[in-house]
Amino acid sequence: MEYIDLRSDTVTKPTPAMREAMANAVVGDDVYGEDPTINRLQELAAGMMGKESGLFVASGTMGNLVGVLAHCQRGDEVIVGNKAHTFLYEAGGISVLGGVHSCQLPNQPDGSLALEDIENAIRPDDPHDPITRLICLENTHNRCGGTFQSPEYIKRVSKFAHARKLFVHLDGARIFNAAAAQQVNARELAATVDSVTFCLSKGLCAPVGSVLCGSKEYIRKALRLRKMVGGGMRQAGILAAAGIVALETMTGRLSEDHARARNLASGLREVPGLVLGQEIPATNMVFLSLDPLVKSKAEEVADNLKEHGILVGVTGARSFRLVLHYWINDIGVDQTITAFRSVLH
Ligand code: TLP
Repeated sequence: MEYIDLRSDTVTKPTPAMREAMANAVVGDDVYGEDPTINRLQELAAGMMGKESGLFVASGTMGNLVGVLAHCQRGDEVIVGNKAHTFLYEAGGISVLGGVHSCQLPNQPDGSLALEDIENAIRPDDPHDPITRLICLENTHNRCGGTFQSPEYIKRVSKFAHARKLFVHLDGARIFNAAAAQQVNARELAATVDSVTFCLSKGLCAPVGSVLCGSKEYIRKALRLRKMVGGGMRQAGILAAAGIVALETMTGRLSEDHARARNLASGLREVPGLVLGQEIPATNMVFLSLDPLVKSKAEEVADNLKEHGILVGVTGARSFRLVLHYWINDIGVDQTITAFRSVLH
């Protein structure tokens, strides 16, 4: 059965143009720095983020891990949101592998961190305390509903951090969604941060990979760390080729996914038994929960939806996440609404 797969935009398969570029990619040994396709992708990515250098990594998780460790020594502290992907869903890598301590601040409903909370979290120069080194932001913010941060907010946090000799790392896994939603260039969102990682393998449809971008000196450090965690990938130009197609052809269409997310939300709003997380989805994610009158649990509803050919993400006992992407068209949106209706009738 061909499913309408709304569990995530990570499920996206490469487009025919990507498969063709992969088949024809000129490759070399990237650990020697000799893969021309990876070098091209890294230059292209760095340019799009307004940074000096880029580093192709296996995943968003690897990008954040290497990205944080390139800023921090063991025992340093990172200020991070309590709903941040880096904190919640990366197996605690920065602490386990990097010895980096985390200070979790409450994410505001829009995914931001309040400047006042950041200020209060910065450690004094006291032997009792770890050294505050880095602030991590996320844009778009996954667990906060695919919400986005503005260039002004990111600039404000960066200015605040730099005045206190702190670094800022941006988990921009979906930075192009954040840019599309605000009709700004992704470069404006990354301009003032010290490092940014973004994913090629989510809404942009490439099969594998992310790019970490920052200064030349920073990326040199990150290169050693990438090797340390086993991320030196040899002839990975075959993957980078798809990443180049992603950057050249897929960033401009993300607002289509956002429009479908809005249509899906407005259809689901009319389905008895469902409560929307947000009136209007900010980007490509729709968060939903079951009305208290519905007896079934989310897992059961998801199993029933699967019988109708629809896959959704279960985010809690009574809640779901549905993510729009390249492979979901208007018919898929309508079928999803119809399936929810018949499962919850
Ligand atoms: N997010 C995945 C899951 O891990 C939750 C998803 O389905 O949304 N940063 C952000 C903001 C992310 O949403 C993700 C993936 C990552 C980093 C990690 O990327 P990968 O999966 O490539 O390691």
